[in-house]
Amino acid sequence: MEVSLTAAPARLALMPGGPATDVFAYNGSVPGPTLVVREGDRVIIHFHNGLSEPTTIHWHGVHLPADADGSPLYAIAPGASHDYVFTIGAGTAGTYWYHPHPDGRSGYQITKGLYGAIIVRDPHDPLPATLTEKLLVLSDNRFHPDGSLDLPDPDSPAGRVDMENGREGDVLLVNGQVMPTLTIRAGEVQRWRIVNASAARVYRLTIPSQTFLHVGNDGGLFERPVELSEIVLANSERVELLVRGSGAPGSQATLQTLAYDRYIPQTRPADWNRTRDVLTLRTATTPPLAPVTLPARLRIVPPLDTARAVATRVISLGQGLINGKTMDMTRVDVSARLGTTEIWEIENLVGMDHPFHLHGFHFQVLDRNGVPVPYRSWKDTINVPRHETVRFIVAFDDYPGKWMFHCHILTHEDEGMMGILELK
Ligand SMILES: [Cu+2]
Repeated sequence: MEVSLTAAPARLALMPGGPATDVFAYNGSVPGPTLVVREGDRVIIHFHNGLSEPTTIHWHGVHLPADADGSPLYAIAPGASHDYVFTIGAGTAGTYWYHPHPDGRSGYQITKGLYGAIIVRDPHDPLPATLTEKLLVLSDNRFHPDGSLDLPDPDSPAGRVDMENGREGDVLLVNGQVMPTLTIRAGEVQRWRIVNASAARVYRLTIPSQTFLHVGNDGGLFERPVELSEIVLANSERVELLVRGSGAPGSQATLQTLAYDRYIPQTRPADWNRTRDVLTLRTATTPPLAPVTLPARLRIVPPLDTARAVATRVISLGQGLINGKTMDMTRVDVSARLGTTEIWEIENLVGMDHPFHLHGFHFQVLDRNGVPVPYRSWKDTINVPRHETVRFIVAFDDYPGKWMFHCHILTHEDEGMMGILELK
């Protein structure tokens, strides 16, 4: 798979009926083009930085060499080009995304429009190939009446709220569109891949009076489907859901996001507990489809063995700090040996949630506050709610070098809530 991507300024209509907005875009679109690859593919991305500032592309969740990871250590200068080259690992089929990760400017550049989805396909996918697939890249933004982005001075009161909470917007975007309509046939089952590309917003998704089958998350499919009526998706997490057309032909339903309290009381938005509409799901007027048979077993997710862990790392999340420190590009915070397995214990010391992301490696969550999680899956980002502790196990099988771990609330990350793992 070979593709060219250029990040450059563009002017696009993001607000329906409103004035256009000056954005940054990959190949002229927000989100950028969806990259579809297969396990085993060698991927070559010819990237050109058409911005007037340094940038990178980070392939969020993809297991690849450290120098292809697009971390802040590998900035691409304005006007420069760079080829990202990596091979998609076996067993990593799933939904991923790409976005800039330059030092201190990730939030700004993603907010300006630089983000896109990656779909990794499994040549032996256990779900029926006949299922209609939909990709929903969720984002939110805030605009002035003239169409420009509302990016307050960091030292202003509004800027300080954005810094504390992470920047949220009142305009919810699905694939860059406000309140789009998706169509499903009565009886049909669709496979939805959902990416939370928001800077800070956590979604609690539901379609009133119906359930989903949750079949996968960050690193691909579960062993078995799990039936849910709502699902929490922290920023930068992904899920795969099976959605059934349960309405009568011609009827409509709404995918909504329910209130989710991730805030400290001092800066909790006044309308935090409002239910927001995300998209309209319209049931086609065509006759119902016959039910499709879904597999009860999806795949094996082999457990990582806790008896093999050679270290347990405690990573403490403070407000803006990891283990009491802000990011230093010249410091190594955690040194680990290539080929070893470790347990990481992420403890959130403060009164708001922090979604924790480890670059380059998938992990398996073991427990939350000591309570084992109900089923195994591969994750690269895990929300750590206020005052909670999450433990995960990770195998550093290959790819030496320096890897970032950080809070994925973009203002927190940019302000230094990040550390460096060195594998050698
Ligand atoms: Cu944070």
